[in-house]
Amino acid sequence: MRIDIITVSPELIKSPFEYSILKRAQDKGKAEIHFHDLRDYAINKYGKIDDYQFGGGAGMVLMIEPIDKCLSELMKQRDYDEIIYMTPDAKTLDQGRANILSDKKNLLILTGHYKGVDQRVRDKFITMEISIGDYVLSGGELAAAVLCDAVIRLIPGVLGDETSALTDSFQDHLLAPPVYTRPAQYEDMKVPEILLSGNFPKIDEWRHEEALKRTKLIRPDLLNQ
Ligand code: 6GU
Repeated sequence: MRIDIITVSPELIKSPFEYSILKRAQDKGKAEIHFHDLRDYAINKYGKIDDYQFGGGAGMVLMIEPIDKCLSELMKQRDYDEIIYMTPDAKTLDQGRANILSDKKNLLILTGHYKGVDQRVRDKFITMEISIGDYVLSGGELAAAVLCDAVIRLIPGVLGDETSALTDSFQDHLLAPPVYTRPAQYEDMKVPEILLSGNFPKIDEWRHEEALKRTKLIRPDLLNQ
């Protein structure tokens, strides 16, 4: 998978891709990430990419012209499966959407800043809009990193068997069950007996029950999906 990310702050978004699973995915050739600085497509030599909004109101809006220049150049080079705009005024990301995106070859992600982008950018170019939750971030960069992490770890061959994405919380609309490691007893706290029993069918059953219990308590909304 190739992901192109257009941003006004490339340095802000780069580091999550340099560690752990996201780094390994790139080292294995499963994911290729390219960052594009919107300022390289500014409308003047002072690096202008945003302006005040028509009708008044606080906050700067990213202009259509630099984005058009940048997007058009990239779209000439390859067909994108989706052109995604990260914005809080969109449907929220969930595991189902991450699964679908993990199957794509070329994704383009535009991250907004300030008050967002001129609506005409969304009308002309964007095929999918994604929020990562009901709260507002200062820019879309961190949200784009979250999206990329959720998607890239699902690409076949990125995770080893021991960390299979299939057993993740949410993959089956349930929260994950509790986990324990050594020691079997710490102070007066013991690991549940069943986990030490070696009876794997029973352990699976216990984990499923615990997952259900947790989900009913913390996220009952997930059970109705
Ligand atoms: Cl995608 N962008 C911003 N700026 N804030 C957000 C978001 C995105 N998702 C949730 N909050």
